[in-house]
Amino acid sequence: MSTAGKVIKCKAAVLWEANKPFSIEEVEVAPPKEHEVRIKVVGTGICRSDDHVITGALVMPFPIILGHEAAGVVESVGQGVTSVKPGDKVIPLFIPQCGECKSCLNTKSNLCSKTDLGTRAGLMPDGTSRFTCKGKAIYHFLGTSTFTEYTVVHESAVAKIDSAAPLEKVCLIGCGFSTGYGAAVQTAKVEPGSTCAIFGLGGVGLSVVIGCKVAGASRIIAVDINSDKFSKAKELGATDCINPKDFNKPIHEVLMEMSGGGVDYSFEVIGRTDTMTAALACCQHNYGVSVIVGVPPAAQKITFDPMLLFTGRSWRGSVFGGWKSKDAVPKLVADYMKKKFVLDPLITHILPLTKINEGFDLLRTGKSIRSVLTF
Ligand code: PAD
Ligand code: ZN
Ligand code: ZN
Repeated sequence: MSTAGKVIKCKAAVLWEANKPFSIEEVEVAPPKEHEVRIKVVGTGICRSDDHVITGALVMPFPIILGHEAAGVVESVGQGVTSVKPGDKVIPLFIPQCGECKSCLNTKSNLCSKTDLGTRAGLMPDGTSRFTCKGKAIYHFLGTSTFTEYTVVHESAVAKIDSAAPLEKVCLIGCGFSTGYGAAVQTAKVEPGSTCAIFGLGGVGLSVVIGCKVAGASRIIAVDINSDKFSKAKELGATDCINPKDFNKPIHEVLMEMSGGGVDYSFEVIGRTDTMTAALACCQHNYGVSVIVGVPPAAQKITFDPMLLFTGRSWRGSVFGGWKSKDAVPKLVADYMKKKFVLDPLITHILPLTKINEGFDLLRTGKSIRSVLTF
């Protein structure tokens, strides 16, 4: 029996308040309105950005359904939707591509003004929610909300992908992989023969390592305070792995010496202000480029010596790897299908949605790279 046009009752992981575990609840998911798409989620990864909402580092309203790194199948579409149809395999996009705003119209940018990253209202573009639980409206997360069997997204926030793609793997292209890989190949535009330093070896940082390797970097220095991450970093292309705890001087000085005067490109993929400054300081003083990928913690500021920039270094940020999402995601999936890069080593755990709290514990204790939740 078709569910199109009807409210769907299904399982979802609801976060009722900050710093609390998720509760598995029955939620009602309203049908998609005009230009909206309802998706049956098949696989969704756990990203540190979800955890940032739980801790308050990324401020969002509660109660909320988190999750933004997913792949699924279109269940039904609202009026006026032309780019996808029921049955299509898709990836939801936490940075949409409306095609009309100043950012979308500029070839150099990808941060569509329709993203909820700036306002963090937790609502669909029309200012309402499609989720209810126990009679209460539940907030959306970055226009995606994927820790649920069904979700609703705007048409500008969903990309149709290859019908042969394995959804429980390509879900990583919805955030972590594309963010890290794009930071290297798209934002920094790493050149062959260059030296790169990557701070933080989670799912996103290891994807930066993959990007640097694909771009032809000859030296890839991986930095993490958890040495358990080093074997995977080496497997993916890191040439050196260093733990700041093993040195009695600041890590940027260690990197300056190791690289004979600074790396060409550095990436902060943790979300800490001290490592953002260290990553800037470790790159070559005149032409080095440092990219902030880690989400800046709420209400924290950086004080730094402007001489670091005066000499010529560039300091950049990168959201979703600089990709124009709706255009790039189908191509990234196609590249994965052509084996241009791997995703499998990034997936260390596969868990049912009901074990979501276990998945977050694995992330917090540094035991997982990516856990993928299935339904
Ligand atoms: P993760 O927690 O899996 O990885 C972070 C890594 O950093 C871990 O291996 C830690 O051991 C390591 N680490 C922690 N503190 C330090 C330190 N002081 N020095 C060195 N290493 C340290 O996270 P992730 O890979 O899922 O995400 C990384 C960041 O990227 C996080 O802030 C997340 O919110 C952000 C992100 N940004 C975007 C974007 O579009 N810019 C997208 C997705 C994620
Ligand atoms: Zn993410
Ligand atoms: Zn736009």
